[in-house]
Order: sequence, then C-alpha cells, then structure tokens
Amino acid sequence: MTNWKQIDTYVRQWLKEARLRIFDSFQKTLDIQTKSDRNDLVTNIDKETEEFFTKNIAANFPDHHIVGEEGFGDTIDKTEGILWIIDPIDGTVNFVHQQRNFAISIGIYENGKGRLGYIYDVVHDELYFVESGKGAYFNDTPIAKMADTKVSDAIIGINSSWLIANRHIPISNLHALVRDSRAARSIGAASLEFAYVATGRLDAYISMRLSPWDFAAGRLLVEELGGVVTTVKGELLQTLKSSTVFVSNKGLHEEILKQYLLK
Ligand code: 2AM
Ligand code: CA
Repeated sequence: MTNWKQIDTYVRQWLKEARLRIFDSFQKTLDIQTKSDRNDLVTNIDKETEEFFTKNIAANFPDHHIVGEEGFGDTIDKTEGILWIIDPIDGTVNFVHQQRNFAISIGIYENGKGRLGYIYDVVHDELYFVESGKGAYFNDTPIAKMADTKVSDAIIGINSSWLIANRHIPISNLHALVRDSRAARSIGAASLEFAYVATGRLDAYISMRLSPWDFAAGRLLVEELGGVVTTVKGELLQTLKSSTVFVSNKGLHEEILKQYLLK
C-alpha cells in the first residue's frame, strides 16, 4: 500500500529546503541559457532544483517514475505506476528578471489518476495543495469551490504573446474576448495562473503552449474545485502531451468556448 501521508511529508520538507537553496542563489550570479527560443530560459538553479528532487525521490521511492522539465527524471511514455511530474522553476523568465512570481510545481499520479498536487510560490512561501477527491488548500486554509462567472465580469489570464498571432485560434476572437471581459492579466508562470483561477483571483487562463510539467499539478487543483481544464478546442488534456490549455470555472468555460474559441 502506498503511504501517501509519508510522500506528502517528504514533499513539504523538500519544498522548504529547495526554497532556501533558491534564496541562496539570489546572492550569486546565475548561469542563464536559452532553450527553444529566446523567451524560453533555463538556469543552473532550474537544473539544480530538479536534480535535488529527483535524487530525493529516487532515494526514498526507488520504484516511482519521474518526468521533469530539465530531463533529470526518466524517459516515460506511459502513466503506469506512481509518476511524479515536476517543474523545478515554473516562470523562469520571472525568476531571472523579477526574483518573484515563479513556483515549484509537482503533480503526482498513480496509474494515470491524479493523487497529489503542489504549487509552491517560493518567494511568498505560499503553498497550493490538492489531494484529489479529498480537498484543496491554500497553506492550511481549505479553498472554496469555484463559483461561475460571466465574461463581462471576468479577468482573463493570457500571455501577451498569444494576443499577437497563433495557429490555434483566430486572433480577432482573442481580441474580442479581452475586449468583452473586465480585464486581462499575465503572470507568466502557468502553475500560478492555475492556482489563481482555482482561488478566483483570475476567472480563466488560456495558453497556446504548455508542457505536462506546467499543468500536472494545476489541473488537479482546478478540477478538485469544480473547474474545467481542456485544450482551447475543449478537448481533454493528455497527461504526458504538450498542448494548448484553457482553464476556468464551469459556467465561464462553456461561455468562452462557445462564444469565442470555437467560433
Ligand atoms: P517555464 O517558465 O517553466 O518555461 C510563461 O507564459 C509560462 O509558459 C511559464 O509557465 C512557462 O514555463 C510556460 N512555457 C511553456 N513552454 C514555454 C516556452 N517554450 N517558452 C516560454 N514559456 C513556456
Ligand atoms: Ca520550468
């Protein structure tokens, strides 16, 4: 029998330890490299943080599998067994430029089913936690179920680059959505944007390109609270596949899909 309590205790301990390591790095010069394009950054701290988690997981749970953004985990194409999906620093551009608005994101799945999710806002020491089927918490406080909102009252989370042109949704539809909503915001860390939708600080979040580690934890958090997570075409997300993502409360999800994204 898997001891989920023990896993949870370890994760919380490791998150605190990773926080201290990351804080230490603020005093030092970062080694920064670009990945897929000039806006896609990675630093030595992304790599060191992922290695810290993968080493600890392997030492304590040798039969678990790991998928990590920086490649210290396993090469996996199936969701059998217990699978940790890790983004050591989500929002690396923010980490580099702002030293805030980034998070450690960890989703833990068992045979493809979500079990535990952690989104840790490192600088603010704020943890969004979900145990699927058992509740979601902001630090120690339970998070209320998500309430339905309407586009006219909604704040839409969308990365500015998706307001230029993309190959998924006609740009005029996104312009119309932003025009008809109350406001648009871009935080720049997908996991935090999921957490903001979960807690009602944003009403929706749209991204044209996310990887499994960007949404593994956030998806569990939002679904636990009654929200809906799909692609921008309303399709189910696949745990190990990169895709577009559209997340919001249930009522708004229907309205935005029908009136803007599928139009
Ligand atoms: P990252 O910081 O872990 O790379 C930025 O809007 C958000 O999109 C971040 O959560 C970022 O995650 C994610 N993202 C996913 N793929 C990206 C890419 N190729 N370039 C920049 N950001 C990306
Ligand atoms: Ca990352």
